[in-house]
Amino acid sequence: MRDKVCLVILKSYGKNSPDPRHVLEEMTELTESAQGTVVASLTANGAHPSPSHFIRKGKVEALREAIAKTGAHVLIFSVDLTPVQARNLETDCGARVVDRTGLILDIFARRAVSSDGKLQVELAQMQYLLPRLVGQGVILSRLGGGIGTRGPGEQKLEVDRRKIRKRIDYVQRQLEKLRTHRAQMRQGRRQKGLKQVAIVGYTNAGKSTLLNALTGADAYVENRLFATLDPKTRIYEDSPKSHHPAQAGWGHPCQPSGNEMKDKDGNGPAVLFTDTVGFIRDLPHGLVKAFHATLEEVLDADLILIVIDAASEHAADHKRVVDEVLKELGAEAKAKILALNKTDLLGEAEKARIQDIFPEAILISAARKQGFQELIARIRRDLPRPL
Ligand SMILES: Nc1nc2c(ncn2[C@@H]2O[C@H](COP(=O)(O)OP(=O)(O)OP(=O)(O)O)[C@@H](O)[C@H]2O)c(=O)[nH]1
Ligand SMILES: [Mg+2]
Repeated sequence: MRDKVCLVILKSYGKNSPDPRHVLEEMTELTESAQGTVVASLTANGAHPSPSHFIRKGKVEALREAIAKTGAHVLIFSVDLTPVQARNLETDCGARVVDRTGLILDIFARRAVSSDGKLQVELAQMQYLLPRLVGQGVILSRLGGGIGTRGPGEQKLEVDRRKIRKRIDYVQRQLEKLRTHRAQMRQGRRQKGLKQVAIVGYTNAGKSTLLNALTGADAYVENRLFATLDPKTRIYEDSPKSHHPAQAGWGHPCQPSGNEMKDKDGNGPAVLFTDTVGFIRDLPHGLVKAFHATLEEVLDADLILIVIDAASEHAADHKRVVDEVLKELGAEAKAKILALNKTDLLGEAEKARIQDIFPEAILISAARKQGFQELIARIRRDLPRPL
């Protein structure tokens, strides 16, 4: 059964504060990704949060009314709440309260497929939950199952503090092993002389579609936020040895571009592409930390390919968020290329307008395999050392 959700959108007034309509749109998409249905939404001033409820008394009353009217049983806030605020709101509104981090963790818990992915989500969930445990129970489970109560792979979340602490130690050790293993894999690839390009971007920009189109991979693609959690690395070759149907229509090898070496068939060197977890505004810090093992793929890449959904009216905003997250990861000094995707959805005038905003960007359509020759040529040109 889908959870009936009332969204609470907090307006902020800083220089780079997002438009509340955009926040509402994104929170609705996130809620749908967590299998919830938005039945009501309320906007409140987020500038001076109260320590007890975040929102003012009058808004709490308005929330109670909205719940009574619509039958919503989950409240989702567009910001993060302290454990005390969440608890008070639950008590006063009689609905489960989930904040932004809780919602994103819930989506991640549903999406985690590989054992690595599950471990990373579990760690982030446990670290989030620990300060929220009240007495013997957990606030989130008091009002029944649903959004915010799921562990990775549909397991029930552990609610015993002592067990959680032990489990955190264990998971951290496992993740350390995973990091070492990944580092060894990258080292191996490097020894083979292969260059690695990390595909990064806002969630739903088309990163997995691009990986699939370039390499014939079968990465999971879906029109919803956070379809991908696990990084996937695949090889791109101008003339793949084994022809894959996904590469049909790919076209001719790229033209030489100065420093690149060609083999006897005129093919440039193979390049590795890694698809990564999507970014989002205010990506919870705990999550960035928990995903360190996989995000290291970005730090270690020879070049970063930023993919932006050019058909989104928030493209410029998304680009800014991606830059911020890359900076937070310590990757701002890396060589980067910007690809504006989904240009098949744009008319000529719109294409010209967005190219004006991002003059250095390459226009592509991952779905239609357009702009790939230029993209590959630019990648080979900009890879730090001559291949
Ligand atoms: N029209 C059009 N749609 C595209 C294009 N590229 C991707 N899409 C669609 O955009 C949606 C998201 O694509 P994904 O490849 O899953 O996006 P992603 O960046 O990997 O998303 P996350 O893994 O959620 O971060 C899917 O519905 C794709 O079919 C494109 O070039 N044109
Ligand atoms: Mg993806």
